Amino acid sequence: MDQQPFTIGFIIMSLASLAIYFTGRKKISIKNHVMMHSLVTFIAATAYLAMALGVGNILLDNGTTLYIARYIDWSLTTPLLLAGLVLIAFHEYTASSQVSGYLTAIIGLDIVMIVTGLLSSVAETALVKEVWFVWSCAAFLGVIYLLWGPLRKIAATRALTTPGGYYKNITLLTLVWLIYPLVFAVGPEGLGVITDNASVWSFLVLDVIAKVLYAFYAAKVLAKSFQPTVVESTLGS
Ligand code: RET
Repeated sequence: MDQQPFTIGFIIMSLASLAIYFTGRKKISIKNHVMMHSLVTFIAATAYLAMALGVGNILLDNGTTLYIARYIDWSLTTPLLLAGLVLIAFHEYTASSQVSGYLTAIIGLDIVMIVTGLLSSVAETALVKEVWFVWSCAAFLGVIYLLWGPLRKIAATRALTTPGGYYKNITLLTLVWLIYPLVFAVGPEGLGVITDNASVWSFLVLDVIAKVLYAFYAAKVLAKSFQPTVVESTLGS
């Protein structure tokens, strides 16, 4: 396997982690999001470093390579990104049991999506691959439903954010996330229409959009849509 995309991924994600943190706004209501997006890219940098060093790259019996670091990355970073959206939807809302209910549901579905995706990629027969792929897509639909259904309604009721802020973020996130299963389906894990190299480059481009560009986009949207909290207005921050 060509190491180049992994090394490039490592460099982009490391620099992005620093850039997101140091250019991020330090207002109280936005600071948590800045730290979260910086952590997401830091985790991704770690995963790309592991793949570049060949750690967890396992050659399967069917001749395809399983990149364990990719699934560990996704199972840590996608819950963080989703938690960020749930917190935007509930901005400054005090009924914490409802917030934790949505966090558990969306993160639970997301983890099932990633783990069953991993099972699909290691399955030995086409049928078992398909079964896990379909199950992973079902969990993904659950995530999309929560974002566009109940959480969008809740976001619309929050006085301190403009509902448009939440809406813009889920639109970009959904469009980019939808491409992941497509690349998986045509890649060596699925139908094998594209090569391992093409699949690695495609996931790198998607990761840069979903983690780096999304971080800057979300920061811009949030800066516009969040009204200052009472504390911030008083402190003048
Ligand atoms: C898999 C397996 C096949 C079915 C589905 C999948 C979805 C993956 C997604 C991954 C998103 C990753 C992101 C990482 C960036 O931080 C696992 C490919 C539905 C949606 C956004």
